[in-house]
Parts: sequence; structure tokens; C-alpha cells
Amino acid sequence: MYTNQRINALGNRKYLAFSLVFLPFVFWLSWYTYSGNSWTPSLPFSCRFQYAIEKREEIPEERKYVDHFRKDGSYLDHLLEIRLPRMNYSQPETMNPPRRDILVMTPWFAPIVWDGTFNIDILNQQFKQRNVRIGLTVFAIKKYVVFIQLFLETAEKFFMVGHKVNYYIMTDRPKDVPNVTLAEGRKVVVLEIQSYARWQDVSMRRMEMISLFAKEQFIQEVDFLVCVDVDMRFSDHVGVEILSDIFGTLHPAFYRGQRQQFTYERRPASQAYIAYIEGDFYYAGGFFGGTVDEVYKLTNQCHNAIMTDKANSIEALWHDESHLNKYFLNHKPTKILSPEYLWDNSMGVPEVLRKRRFVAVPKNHVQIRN
Ligand code: 5GW
Ligand code: MN
Repeated sequence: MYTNQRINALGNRKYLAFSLVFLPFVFWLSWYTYSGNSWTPSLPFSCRFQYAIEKREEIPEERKYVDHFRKDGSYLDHLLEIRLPRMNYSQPETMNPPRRDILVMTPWFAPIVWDGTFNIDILNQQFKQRNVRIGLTVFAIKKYVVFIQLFLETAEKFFMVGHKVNYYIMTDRPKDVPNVTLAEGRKVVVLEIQSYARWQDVSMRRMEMISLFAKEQFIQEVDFLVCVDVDMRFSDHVGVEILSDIFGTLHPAFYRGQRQQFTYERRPASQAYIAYIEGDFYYAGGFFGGTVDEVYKLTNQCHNAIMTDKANSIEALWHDESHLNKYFLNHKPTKILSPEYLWDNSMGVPEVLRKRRFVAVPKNHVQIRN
């Protein structure tokens, strides 16, 4: 009976004309009306409210007020206004995963970020609404200042475009930091630090410096820290898809390997010791990050382990990288970046690598390190 009614309706020309002309108009009108920013009915109020907070947050002394506001009950009501705008994108398909050639999730439910697994428009909306501020820390000690220019120029093209970014350049040669034109909402902060005679110490002391500045400065200025090598160039998109409480990156030389083959520190006397029957992945020392809280925990703990080793006259095989790997064994990262995010062209370009986002700049080892 229900079916008959439908057939009758469709057979009636008046109904058909009505449907063809009027219904698309109604649909168009409603889309047009709502497609701007949001479905939120009280949008003008909530926007002005949020704007006021953002402005105050930019003045360091006002931070206290903002923190108080966040604890205040009215902040909870403010949260109710936050939602995604309507968006057009292809549907995720339960029975048709975008990638079948690689692992996209760890057994502890941390996503592994590969090209094709994320929708950057959704993520950008989410992080924009949080007004996220990102700090990119990089060390350029002695001759490594020559890498800063290309690093910054390519970061402007590919790193967190459209978001707020502070570049924290830690160097013993502040005068050699080049002037690079930056987009709005982005700035370079030069932090003068001492140099160390041994390159192993230059590399390892990064943990100490990041933890010190996290406590003194970064916690006031940014939400997330991204800590990377400077002898690199960005060559494709690196955005908010990498952000999570604490994240590491699969080392380009070991992402296919067995745990026994990883170059973990194998001497039990070292704080970085990992047994042959342990370990999930081999993480690269040149790309990790997370919230300032989590990066403080990581760098502080790695620095302490390095100092304990030093007191015991032992130095881990791959220095800070060995300690990073030990930390991630006991504190699983909440997100993992594929080697797209730290590639070296001397490894070739395997089929599984659809993008090379952050790539090592070839260096003359003899010239740059002496
Ligand atoms: C110098 C000699 C040997 C190894 C490292 C250095 C060195 C490293 C240096 O003189 N100055 C310096 O700032 N670094 C920092 O440590 C850079 O941020 C560099 O990207 C990072 C790690 O050292 P790399 O990049 O030479 O290590 P690999 O394993 O990527 O080649
Ligand atoms: Mn490097």
C-alpha cells in the first residue's frame, strides 16, 4: 500500500513539476544560508568572545587572566559553541581503507601518519578553532648556521601554513641568523646558547636546552613543540596532522626492520639499554614533539639519563637518539610519523613513500664538521 502511494505521487505531473522546481530551490536556499561559518545560532556573540580571549593571550601578563577564565564556569559555556562548519569531502569507507600497504595504527591505538590517511581540511578546522600555537625548535651550532636559510624558507612554504608558528633558533652565533621574510602570525626567536667542543655533546645537549626553555619560555608562548634537525629542507606539506600529546618519527633506515636489527643501545650499563626482545620501532632523533608538558617530560628525562650515563663513564651508541628510543619504549607515543616526515634521498624513493615532506640536505661531512 505504501508503495502504491509513492507510484501515484510520482505519476502525478503536478507533483513532479513541484518537486523539480521548488525542492532544489529550497535546498539551495538552505545551503546558501548556512554554508558560511557555522550552524551556531549565537555566532556573533561567541566570535567576539573568542576574539577577546585570543587578543589577551598574546600579552604574556594577561596569561594569568586567561588561565583563570579557563577555570571559570563561563568557559564551559563558551566550549558549547565550538563545532565544525559544514564541509564537502568524500566519505570514509569502513570496508575500503585508503591504504593497505602500510601499518596505520599501533597496537596501543596511536595513528601512524602516512599520505592518504588523513583529511587535512577537517584537521585544519579543528586546530584553527583551538587557535593552536606551534613552536619549531632547531639547533644551529657553529657551522650549522649555514642550514638556517633554506630551512626557514622552505618551512614558510610547507610547515603549518595558516597557523601561528614561533621558530626557536638555538645558536652560539646569533649574528649569523639570516633575515627571512615570514608570513603573518609567524616569528623567529633567536636563543643564544653555548657550544660544546664534542659534536656528540652538541647533539645530546639539545635535550637539556629544550627542557630548560620549555619550562622558562615555551610553556608561556606555544601549545605544541616540534623539535627537528636543521640540516633539512621542507619539500611537501607538514601540518597539524602531526600534532598529538607526544609523537615520534620512524627512522628512514629502519622502518621495515626487525627489532633485533635496530641500533638501540645494547649495553645494560647504559640508561638507554633496550634488550633484543624489546622495542616497537626505531625512532629518529631528528623529529619528535608534542605538547609543551609532554616534551618537557621527554627532554628532561632524556637529559637526566644522559647525565647518569656520563657519571658512569658510558655514552649511548647513538647519543640522544638512543635515549629517545628508550623513552618511547616506556612512554608510548600517541602518534607516529611515517618516514615521509624525515627522509634521506640517499635511501632512494620506495613506492610506499608517496610524499617526501622533510628531506635531509646533503652535507660535506668533512667541511661542515671541522
Ligand atoms: C657537528 C659534527 C658532527 C655531528 C653534528 C654536528 C653538529 C650538529 C653541529 O656542529 N652543530 C649543530 O647545530 N648540530 C645540530 O645537531 C644540528 O641541529 C643538527 O641537525 C643536529 C644533529 O646533527 P646532524 O644533523 O649532523 O646528525 P645526522 O645524524 O642527521 O647527520
Ligand atoms: Mn641531520
